[in-house]
Amino acid sequence: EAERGALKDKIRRLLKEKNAVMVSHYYVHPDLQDLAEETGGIVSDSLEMARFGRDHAAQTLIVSGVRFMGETAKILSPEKTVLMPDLDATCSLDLGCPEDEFSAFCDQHPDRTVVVYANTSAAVKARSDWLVTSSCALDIVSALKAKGHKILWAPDRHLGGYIQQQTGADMLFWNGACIVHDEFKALELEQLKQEHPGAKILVHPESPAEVVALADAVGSTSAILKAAQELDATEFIVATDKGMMHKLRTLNPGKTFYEAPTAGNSATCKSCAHCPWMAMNGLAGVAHVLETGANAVHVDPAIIPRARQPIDRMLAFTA
Ligand code: CIZ
Ligand code: SF4
Repeated sequence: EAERGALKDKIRRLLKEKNAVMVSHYYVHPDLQDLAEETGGIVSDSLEMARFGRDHAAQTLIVSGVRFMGETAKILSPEKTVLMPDLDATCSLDLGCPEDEFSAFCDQHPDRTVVVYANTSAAVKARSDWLVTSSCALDIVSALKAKGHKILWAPDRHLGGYIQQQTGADMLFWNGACIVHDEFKALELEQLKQEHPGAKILVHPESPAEVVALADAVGSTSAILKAAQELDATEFIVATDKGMMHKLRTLNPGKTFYEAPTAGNSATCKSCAHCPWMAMNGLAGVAHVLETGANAVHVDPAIIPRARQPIDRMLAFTA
């Protein structure tokens, strides 16, 4: 505890000294979320993290999250230094969508508009027409459908299936999944709901369709936060990374939040849904990179202009 306090003090001091600002994802440790907010940064989803980093005057950005978030920040602010507590923090969606295979898939379907989820490498973004996050995917795909576009979607098949079902768009899918959300189980969720019949179910659309089908509200992290504040209930069951519980609980002190059950844990802990890569972020790592300048995110300058196009389109669409 004393050590945590000392590390936090050190980070506060170094952020000032180095003219740096910290952005944290909702899924990282509560310490990193609180510290980001307290020092003038934000806690948010990948879309708002990227926008905030681009618009902030600080020359150094500390990104607590996973690799694609640091890369997106770098693409939008190539002149800034982007540091991450652990550069090995990746994402199963990014890992499951290598650029060479993805390019070949796109080449086979030249008639389709390529829409990729934010959780992808810079090289995959550079091969795409549009970037989306779960907070704007429905609106962007609806707009493309209205203009007659057929879509090639990558990489999350659950999110893609949900968007297709909601919009009726013609979509061809890459076969990727989030290892965290893919583990939520419908049967166990129904059992938990029986124990808490008044609870509303909030689900991130990276979850399997059977789980999404049980939801009272489906949406991105920001949509889940909004639903928890607006829905008329005092109990909620939440199917997304348990890092989200921190914001949900602090913003809604009178309400109770249960973690939705996942595969291996329903009989025992009922609370294991946490991204192993998000968990690689910690106070010690933040202090270390601030002090040493280690773990700077590098994106090949040759692909930055092309990778930036789909991101800029998304940011303009959601402005
Ligand atoms: O599941 C993720 O990694 C999310 C929610 C990313 C994002 O867009 O914030
Ligand atoms: Fe990727 Fe899932 Fe982790 Fe998000 S929670 S970073 S989608 S593996």
